Amino acid sequence: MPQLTDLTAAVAAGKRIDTVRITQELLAAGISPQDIVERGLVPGMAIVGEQFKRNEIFVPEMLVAARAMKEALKLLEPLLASAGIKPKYTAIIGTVQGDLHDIGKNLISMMWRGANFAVVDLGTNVSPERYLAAAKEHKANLVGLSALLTTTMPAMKDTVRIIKAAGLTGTKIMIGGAPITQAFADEIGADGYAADAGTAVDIAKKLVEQAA
Ligand code: B1M
Repeated sequence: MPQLTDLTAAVAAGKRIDTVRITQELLAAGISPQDIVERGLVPGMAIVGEQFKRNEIFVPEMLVAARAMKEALKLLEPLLASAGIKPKYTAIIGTVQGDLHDIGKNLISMMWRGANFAVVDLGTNVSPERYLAAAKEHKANLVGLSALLTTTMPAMKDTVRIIKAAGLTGTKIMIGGAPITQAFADEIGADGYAADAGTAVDIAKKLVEQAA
């Protein structure tokens, strides 16, 4: 039986077919989808990020690794989402303007669905105005912003500002992404921050329950 470390290595090497096969085998062996994501797939992307930083690989290799991870996530999504019960809360999610990274955002979206939120995914490169329009349209309890680039953190700040200025009572804003910290969340007035997908569920629940 393959190990989670084999999955990490397959993602890091961008081996899409191996990544999918190992994911299937781990599932068949009874490893939970959460463990597969958090202890198998995510560390693979962390390796890729480090290699990119050291100029050992370039954008095409990162893209190939990202594609391998996405294929595996497609398999896991239905398992992570809970069946049946009507969601009590609605969340909007997207990656902020100028930023095309979507793997982390997709993961949070999946985990929130799994925690029984109705999730409206706006995709990537989402302008502050689109977030606000969607929050109003869907009467969102939660708006989630993801940013992976230091250069798109100002777009996050603009989005928080525009939503707060609209005075939507009952809508909380949560942010996250590799360069984001609790200090930044405090600075821009976001209601919550999470460093990873697991914490993102706990914080999201806490925020919407506070607002209810
Ligand atoms: Co990009 N990239 N990238 N990239 N890329 C990073 C982010 C980088 C850190 C790599 C590096 O230098 N080590 C670097 C940013 C440097 C910086 O700003 N300080 C970088 C760069 C520079 C770039 C380009 C500018 C490269 C170029 O073109 N020269 C370019 C920018 C394009 C753009 O967005 N405009 C670019 C492009 C790309 C690809 C297209 C090739 C690809 C993205 C594919 C895709 O997403 N569909 C890519 C990838 C794959 C990465 C790395 C390697 C991996 C990102 C990832 O998916 N991680 C990344 C290095 C790294 O982060 N280690 C890198 C896995 C994912 C599960 O983690 O997204 O962090 P993450 O999400 C986590 C948490 O952050 C958190 O939970 C998730 C799960 O634990 N989280 C939230 C995320 N969102 C949240 C929201 C929440 C709460 C928690 O609440 C709402």
